[in-house]
Amino acid sequence: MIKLYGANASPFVRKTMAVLAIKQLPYEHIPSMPFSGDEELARVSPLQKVPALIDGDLNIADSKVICRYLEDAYPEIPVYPTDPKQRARADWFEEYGGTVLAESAAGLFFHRFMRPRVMKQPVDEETVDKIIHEKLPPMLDYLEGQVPAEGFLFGDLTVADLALASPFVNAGYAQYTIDAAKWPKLSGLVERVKAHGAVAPLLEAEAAAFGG
Ligand SMILES: N[C@@H](CCC(=O)N[C@@H](CS)C(=O)NCC(=O)O)C(=O)O
Repeated sequence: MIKLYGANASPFVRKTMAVLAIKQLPYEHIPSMPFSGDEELARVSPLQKVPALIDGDLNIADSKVICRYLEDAYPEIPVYPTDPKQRARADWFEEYGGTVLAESAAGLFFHRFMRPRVMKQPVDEETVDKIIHEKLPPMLDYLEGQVPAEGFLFGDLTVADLALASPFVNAGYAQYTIDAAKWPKLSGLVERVKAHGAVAPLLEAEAAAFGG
């Protein structure tokens, strides 16, 4: 059986879990926390980042690598568009979601959630304010011009939608929601991804883990 290593509060692990769910692939989730000195994680993930995956004799890390492998190895239910131009756009949104968006969301999550709750330190309001008022708005403006008012980016839910929405789940744990009056399309897309049958159960499990 496929083994997936990772903490499910990670936007990258969540994206990968959603892909496994869409593809209806059974897997064993092995909870692994980066930064914890987890020896098993170090063995399966040379950069000690999550997620990592084992499928038989294959051991890979990085959500983009994993999602592409799953698409190639288990193509019956696709999670990327097949048209080359759409596929290229999907790859781009996966890159964008997994870099600048994820960094901002991780920043909010770290400063507003991890610091007070786990590290018992005060919230760094200045950094939080900068992310919310300086870093995020140009990204949201850009994405508002890219995403559809209804449905998903390429018809059925794909990795592109997951990659754009997943960081905002983390931002949500830091009491940040996209202002629907300013960015109605993106806000709507994020809510539709969260309500999707492959994603909603993951979020319920996360909420339970966070005591929510
Ligand atoms: N490009 C990687 C990013 C993975 C990543 O940064 N994961 C974070 C958790 S959200 C992590 O493991 N960080 C530990 C570290 O940076 O050492 C992917 O798509 O999987």
